[in-house]
Amino acid sequence: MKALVTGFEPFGGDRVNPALEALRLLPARLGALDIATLALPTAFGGSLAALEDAVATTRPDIVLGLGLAGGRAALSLERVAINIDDARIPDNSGVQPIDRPVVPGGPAAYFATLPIKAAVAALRGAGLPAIVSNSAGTFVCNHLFYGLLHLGATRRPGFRGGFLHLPYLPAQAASHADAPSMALADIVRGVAIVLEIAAARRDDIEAAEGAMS
Ligand code: PCA
Repeated sequence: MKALVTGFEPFGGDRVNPALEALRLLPARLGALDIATLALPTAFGGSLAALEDAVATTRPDIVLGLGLAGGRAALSLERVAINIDDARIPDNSGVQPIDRPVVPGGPAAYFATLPIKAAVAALRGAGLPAIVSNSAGTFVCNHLFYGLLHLGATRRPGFRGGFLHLPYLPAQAASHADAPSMALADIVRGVAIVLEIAAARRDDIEAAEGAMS
C-alpha cells in the first residue's frame, strides 16, 4: 500500500508550518505502507495542481493532507470539505478569492473517505488530544481537501482521502497570546497513527463525535 502525505508551506506571517515540519520527519515506510511526501505552496491555484500531478505519478491508495489550524488545541480529523473559497487573507501568491466555488458546478460538499472516528479513538488511546472537526474552514486547506475528494470522485478513483489540521508548534504559540500548541514529536506520532489506522481498515467505527459548534 502507498500513502501520499502533503504539507503546506508557512503562510500569513508565520515563519514555520507544523505540517511541513512533520512531513520532513515522517518515515519512508510504516509497516506495509510506503509513504511519499509532497510540500505544497499555500496557494489556491498551485496547491491543487501540484497535488493532482503527484496523485497521477504516485498512484497512492491513501492521501492525507496536513495543514495548520492555529488556535486549535487538538489534532483535528476533518469530516467534510465544502465547495467554497472565502479567504480572510491573501494566499502566498497574493490571491484572495471571496465566495468562489472550488469546482464550478461541483457538489456542495464531500466527506472524508478515511476512517476518521477510528483514527481519533486511536490518537486518544495514544495519549494525544484529537477531535473530529466539522469544518476545515474556507481557505487553502479546505480548497485542497475539496479538490482532492473531487478528484477521487471523478477523474482518479482508487484512493481514499482525508485531511488533518494541526495545532501551532510551541515556538509559534509563544508569539500568539494564550494559544494552545503541540510538540512536533507528538504531531509526527499522531500523523503516523492516522496513516496506520487508514491502512488497517476501510470502515469506520460508530462513536459520538458530534459537536454543537
Ligand atoms: N493552513 C491553512 C492553509 C495552509 C495551512 O497550513 C488552512 O487551514 O487553510
